[in-house]
Amino acid sequence: MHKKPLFMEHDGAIDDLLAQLLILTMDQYELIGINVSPADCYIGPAMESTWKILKAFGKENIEIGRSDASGTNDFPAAWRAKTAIINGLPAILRLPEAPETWSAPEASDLLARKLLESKHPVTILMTGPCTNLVKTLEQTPEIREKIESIIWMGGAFRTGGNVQTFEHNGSAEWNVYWDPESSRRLLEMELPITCIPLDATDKVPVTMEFLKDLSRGKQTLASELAGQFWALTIDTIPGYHYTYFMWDILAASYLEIPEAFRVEEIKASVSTRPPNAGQTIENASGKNIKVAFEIDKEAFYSYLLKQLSKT
Ligand code: AGV
Ligand code: CA
Repeated sequence: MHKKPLFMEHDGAIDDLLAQLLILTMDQYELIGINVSPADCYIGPAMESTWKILKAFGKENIEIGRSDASGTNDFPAAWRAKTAIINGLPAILRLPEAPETWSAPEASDLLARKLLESKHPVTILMTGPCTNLVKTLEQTPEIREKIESIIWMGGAFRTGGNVQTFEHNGSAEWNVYWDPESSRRLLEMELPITCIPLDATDKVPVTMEFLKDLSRGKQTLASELAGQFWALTIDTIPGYHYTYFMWDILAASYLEIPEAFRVEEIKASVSTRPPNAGQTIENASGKNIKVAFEIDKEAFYSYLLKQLSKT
């Protein structure tokens, strides 16, 4: 069977690393590269965890790019710092030292090179802001025809957002809000994008019940690491929209179980100004995108349990 080439653009939060773990268990896809952006992470610790997870699965020859992008609206420092805890877990500490962060290829160079080199069109899974993707497309427009589709954890269409800060009315999702202008330009490009927004991810919180099921299943490298990563998210303050959800790992699962999602084709645009900067708005004069509004929760949770107990 020909495996479909997949490139991952992530931003180093625990959830992104869980999505990375999940794609390493997939049979239908071959991961051809990962870029890390310093959005919901600090770059050094996130590059280290990203490499170590590849190493744990014997996949350390997959190249990792480092983005030096900056967003208009920074993630809270306490969220960004959290990835460093991953590097303190015994199973991660026992792995060899990761390569030096600053010797990694620059992210837009890596993405352009991997797409141009690929024989088949590439699927891009994006679980952080789109700044690097937009930069790469603007620098190297010929990569456009090498893109099979883009799956983006981003947006909040028919539900409230998760940004709670000054000069904001709460209508935006963080990955879009980090860089509203690039997000606006991405939609303008009319690429084949499927968004997995808060409308879908709000339905799949990280629950103790799920973690219990995971802990009682077959113990594998993937299930043990995932269980430990999720345990680190349990102290996320409940209420105030701060509950931890399965944002990025839900988006990753779309690659293998698209039938578990209800997707609609809509027209949308992105606001770039207060009080709703980063809001993704359904509107008749917007651009075409696909948006997942519903997820079959049972199908998703059982897919996760099956995948994570495989190897
Ligand atoms: O808005 C969801 C995005 C996802 O890509 N991130 C987390 C996921 O990686 C931002 C985010 C929202 N709430 C958070 C976030 C929280 N409580 N902690 C860390 N990041
Ligand atoms: Ca993320």
